[in-house]
Amino acid sequence: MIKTFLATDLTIDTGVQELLLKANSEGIETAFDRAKQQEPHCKFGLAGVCCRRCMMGPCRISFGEKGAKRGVCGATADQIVARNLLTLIVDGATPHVEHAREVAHTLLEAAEGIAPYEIKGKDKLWKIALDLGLTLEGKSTNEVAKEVALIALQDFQKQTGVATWLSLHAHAKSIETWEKLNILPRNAHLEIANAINKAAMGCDSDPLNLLLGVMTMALVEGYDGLHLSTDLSDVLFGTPKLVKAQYNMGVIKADYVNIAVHGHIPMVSEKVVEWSRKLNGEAKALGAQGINVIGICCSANELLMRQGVSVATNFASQELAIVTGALEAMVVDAQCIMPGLQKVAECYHTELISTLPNIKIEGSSHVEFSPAKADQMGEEIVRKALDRYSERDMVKLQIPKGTVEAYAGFSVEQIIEVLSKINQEDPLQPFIQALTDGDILGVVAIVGCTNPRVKQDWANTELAKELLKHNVLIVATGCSAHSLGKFGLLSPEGIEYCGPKLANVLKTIGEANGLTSLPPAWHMGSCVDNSRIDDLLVALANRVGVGVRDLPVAGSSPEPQSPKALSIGTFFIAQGVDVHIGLNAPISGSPFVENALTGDKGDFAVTTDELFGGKLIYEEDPIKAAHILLQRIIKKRTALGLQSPDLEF
Ligand code: BF8
Ligand code: SF4
Repeated sequence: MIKTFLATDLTIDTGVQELLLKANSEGIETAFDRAKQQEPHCKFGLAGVCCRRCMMGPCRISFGEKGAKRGVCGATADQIVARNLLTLIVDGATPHVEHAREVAHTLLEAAEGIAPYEIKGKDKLWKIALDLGLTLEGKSTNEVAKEVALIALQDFQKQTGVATWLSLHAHAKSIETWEKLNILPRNAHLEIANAINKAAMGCDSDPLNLLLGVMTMALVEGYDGLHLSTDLSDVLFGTPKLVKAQYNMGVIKADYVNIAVHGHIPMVSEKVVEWSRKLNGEAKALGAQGINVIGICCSANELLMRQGVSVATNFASQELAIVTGALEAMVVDAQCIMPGLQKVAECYHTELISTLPNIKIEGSSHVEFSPAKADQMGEEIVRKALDRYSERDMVKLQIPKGTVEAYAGFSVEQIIEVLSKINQEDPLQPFIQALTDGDILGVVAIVGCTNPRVKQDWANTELAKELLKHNVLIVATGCSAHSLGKFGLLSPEGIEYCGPKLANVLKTIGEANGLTSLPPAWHMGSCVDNSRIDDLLVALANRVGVGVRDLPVAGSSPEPQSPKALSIGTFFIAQGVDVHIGLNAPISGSPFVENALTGDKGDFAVTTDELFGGKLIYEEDPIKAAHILLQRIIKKRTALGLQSPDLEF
């Protein structure tokens, strides 16, 4: 453990700072310590030029005049970087694809009466069924749900045609582009296997063909990962509506049995909430006020969006939630679960509980989830937490004070409903008018993670504030949304950061909905819910009669840690949306790959800007990044014939 550090250099979250000092004084190591131990990072790894694809290697390509320019097999830096990028995007997309398959499987078993889930999102189910061309007449909810689930599962099996969920959601102009490039995916599992096959030793060694494979995988991510997960989760658990909740470590309550849910899979976290409510009386019998479920990472987002469950913290500080000494249990499922959690939990009375059959954590308890046994899982987990309450060490209890109010629940359906209070017949019209007039200069999605390599929450919030100042509306998902929540940007008071034009728009819509204002950043959900942002863009493009690539919008992940941030980003680039990242993707070792992804139209032989209309922007300074995004947005406005102000930075 690093003995001396300034907590204020590591995070701007004062609660996390307090807990870092506590951890330090108790001799507990966290990701913030371990990130320092990894410095300096391997320059070959950072540039993407290290290859471990066969046992003739590992090989690495030198940067200078001297040293190896090819691996033993003859692979060049361009080939190695492109192959590594392809498998990195597979690493990002596959957890979402598996997430989607698990939701589809649960929906099927719920419809068959095997899994104990009530189908709450009937409206969404009818809509999807109609979009799929199913007839509803004379069919029960469960019959329709079964048909939808079986069609969804075909997106993991069919050998010909195009993935159905792509056809359901993609804009016609985007499909045209992808068809020409021959990158449309058939089924998610086939394309994942195909990508691994392409990248294997002695297979695809054409950097351009490998990059096209990257774009196919990006479409798998977008449609059979993000969209499928969101759609079927909405069917099972309902489409989110505006909710109010609290943020920060202060949501952990000293006089309650506290259960943290962490990970991504709503079938697990929803059952924990359900059973916490059912067994609340038993906590009181133990002398506690009740059971308090709080969220971390994207499980937090799923529960916040649909149930208004409060959020303790985001990715980088997940271990610090345990350092409060107040968690009886932390329940985890998949993705973004640090293995280091167990070591921290062992220093307290906290029980770390893994849940998915294939995802276990060394040293932790395991209560297995299966759709059919979800109730047993929920009950057993909550009972484990109740059992731990008496073991709490009051000397070690320290919960940072203070919470921040935040609104969430901005599904597209909710956004349309909110806007319909201004124009009932044509809800998108006032939004488009505001965009046309420049009252909303553009829209930027701030998405992705926090990462101990970057001062936590700092880049996410700085970028947001700089864009808001220039009247750019923010939509947010993932751990970035949590950053914005912690610092008041998901609350109506956050409009103090907006330029006057945007503030007016938000006040007008807010007042029409009984609020002082809408928040300046609209929380649209978990990382799979980037699908909601995509749906919003497609709806706007359709309403205006342009392609998604023409809209004055962009995406940004200022503090990415997960390959998921890259696969999601690539999905948006495939639609022609510019995407900023605040940390380097491992591509700088290949001029070809770097130029293709980050170059402007016409600058190089191949660029995504030319082929798709959007590109990757790498900039660590969030203020500079905001300015680049503003310039790109204005360029798109100009192409649409829209006026823009002269920017003053
Ligand atoms: O899927 S934002 S740290 S928790 S990867 Fe992970 Fe990043 Fe958080 Fe959600 Ni998304
Ligand atoms: Fe080296 Fe080629 Fe094997 Fe990679 S595939 S480790 S570059 S020999």
